[in-house]
Amino acid sequence: MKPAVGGCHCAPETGQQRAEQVHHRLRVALLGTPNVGKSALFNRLTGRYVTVSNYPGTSIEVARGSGVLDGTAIELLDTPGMYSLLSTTEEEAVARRVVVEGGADVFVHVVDAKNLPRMLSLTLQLVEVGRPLVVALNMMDEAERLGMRVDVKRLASRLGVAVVPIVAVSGRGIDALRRAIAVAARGRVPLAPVYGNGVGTALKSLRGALVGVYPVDPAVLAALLLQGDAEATAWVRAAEPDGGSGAVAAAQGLAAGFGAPAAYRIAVERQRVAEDVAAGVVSAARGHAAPWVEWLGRALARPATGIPALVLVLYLGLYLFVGRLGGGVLVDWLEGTVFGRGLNPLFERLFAGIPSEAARSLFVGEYGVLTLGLRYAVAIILPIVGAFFLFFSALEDSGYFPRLALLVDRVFKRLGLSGRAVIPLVLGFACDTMATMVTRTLETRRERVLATLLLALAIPCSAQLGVILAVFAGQPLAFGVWVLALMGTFVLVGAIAARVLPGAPATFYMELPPLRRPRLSNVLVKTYTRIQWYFLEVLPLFLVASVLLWAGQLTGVFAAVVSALEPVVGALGLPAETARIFLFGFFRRDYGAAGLFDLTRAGVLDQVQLAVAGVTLTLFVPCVAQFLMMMKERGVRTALGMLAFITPFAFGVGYLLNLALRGLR
Ligand SMILES: Nc1nc2c(ncn2[C@@H]2O[C@H](COP(=O)(O)OP(=O)(O)OP(=O)(O)O)[C@@H](O)[C@H]2O)c(=O)[nH]1
Ligand SMILES: [Mg+2]
Repeated sequence: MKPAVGGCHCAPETGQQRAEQVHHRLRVALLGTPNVGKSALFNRLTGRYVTVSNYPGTSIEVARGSGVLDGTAIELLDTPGMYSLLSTTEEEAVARRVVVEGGADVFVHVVDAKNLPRMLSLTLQLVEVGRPLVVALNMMDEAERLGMRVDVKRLASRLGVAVVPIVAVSGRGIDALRRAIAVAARGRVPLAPVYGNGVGTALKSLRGALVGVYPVDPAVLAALLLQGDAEATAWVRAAEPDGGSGAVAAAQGLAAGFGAPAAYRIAVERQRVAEDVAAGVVSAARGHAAPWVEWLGRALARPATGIPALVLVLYLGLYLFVGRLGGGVLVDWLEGTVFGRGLNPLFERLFAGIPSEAARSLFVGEYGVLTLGLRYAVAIILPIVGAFFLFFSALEDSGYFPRLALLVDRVFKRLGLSGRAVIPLVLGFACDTMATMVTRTLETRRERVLATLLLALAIPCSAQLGVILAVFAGQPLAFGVWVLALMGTFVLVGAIAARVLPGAPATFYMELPPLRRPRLSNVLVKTYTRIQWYFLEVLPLFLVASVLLWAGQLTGVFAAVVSALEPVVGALGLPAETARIFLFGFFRRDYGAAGLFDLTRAGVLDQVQLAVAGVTLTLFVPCVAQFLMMMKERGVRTALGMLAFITPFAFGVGYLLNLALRGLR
């Protein structure tokens, strides 16, 4: 019987299939703790690009690519980081499935040389799997800069596997790594580690009780079963002829005999063996980075210095670079010169020959695909989003986000979130859809639901944020109200939801990576891939939205919806013209924001109206892509529930805000 597949990306295989593997492409999986450079190595080995960032949890799914080894094509798998095979988060479970379901023929354990002893416990677990293994000792450049030396030969002989020092980002040692992988693929599997203190005997006896067919050495399943892992228990139940009842009972008996939780006992014993392996391997205790870098790293995470630093980062990055340069200078040039003087008149001339007014208005005119859709996408949103992606990618590479997580952890606790949630929430400022997917890295369902809701409600995405920044340029009062209203909503809804939702608050643990100077090549490639994504995903939607608007206008549906919306916007104290932008907002958040930008330029709105429209439009519905992702990640019911809450809530806030601001005047 085959083990259960779960949500695996890879087909599980039987023993017979394994034997046939010789004829298949060799599959090599890169595994390891978060943020050690797996993706950087993957990019190097495949020539593809998957995201590389300086915080744990960048990769959340398995990426596949092809590379060449000994002149033959191989398949490479980049996996999300995992601390141990006993996974606690969803993306760790994804990585583990690659291991336990036999999704690869050779494993490469990527470790951070600076923290080698801490990483060996996972190496031991990978040895237990009984597949060829190579250790890639990454970040050697940083280790050497700290004055560390690693006795590679001694480490290799103790582990019984090849150990290759590399620098993934520069390519140093990559050829040697390729050779080691090729040798390992043909060689024998490493010998299982010897555990004492009752752990070894318990594991051996449980392994003996497993008689089913498993894609990897059942020792791995035995260890997980002993620790009470639910998914492993299901695998065993599916694979054992007796439905696993004997093995599960044996595991429970052995675990009870430990006197302490089995997971704890096993972890302690593995750590002991790992320390034995590491003894004498790393010479010169870990040194320190340059003193000012260390100081800055700490200062960014402390409230007294971290909050002013955050304000500075936001001012320089968001306000000046994205808002002023992207949203001001670049947009002016693209809109005024490129579209205003060049393209729009050209489009008008090109389509002037079309006799039918209705057909012509599909392309040019107020709702024309070219003069509205293309202009919004290329002249307003693209420069702003491009600037934002540049700034954001540089921050991602620097190691700032984990420090921000530490900084806000205390506030987040009150919202039922842990500092860990900072990463998905901050990513929301780039793209809420992607960030909704990243909520997988949160440990509890409760925290995932809370973060998804807050993303949908109160975090504007890059496109929307950029346009809003441009809208508010030179309107500091309205901008201040917008910021406060969003922050207030975020905190209020978060605090209430944290009380309403059942479950315990999440705990927080995040490793602080070193601060690094952003690598220009990575920042540029990342920005480029994001802009490419923008064009592929967003531009078509904009064009479709324009066509729908055009059709809506021709048929009168548009006018009907707008006039139905008019009393609603009227209640918010907004002029009738704004009904149109809320309709735009239904298509995409940024499309609505771009509409607001247009109206503001025309000078239709006063400061209060600007603030009210800006706040309502930001809180308002998530874009279609985000909503689909919410359904996929959280389930249809939860997603619909959130939508049913968000829409009236947004208009309610707009209504109250209008009353309050008018009252204050
Ligand atoms: N100095 C130096 N930095 C490296 C090296 N390899 C990776 N990095 C940096 O380490 C950080 C993490 O790299 P990633 O490739 O995203 O790490 P990962 O293991 O895929 O991380 P997750 O996907 O979060 O598990 C990035 O800032 C990289 O630029 C290296 O050999 N030397
Ligand atoms: Mg990665």
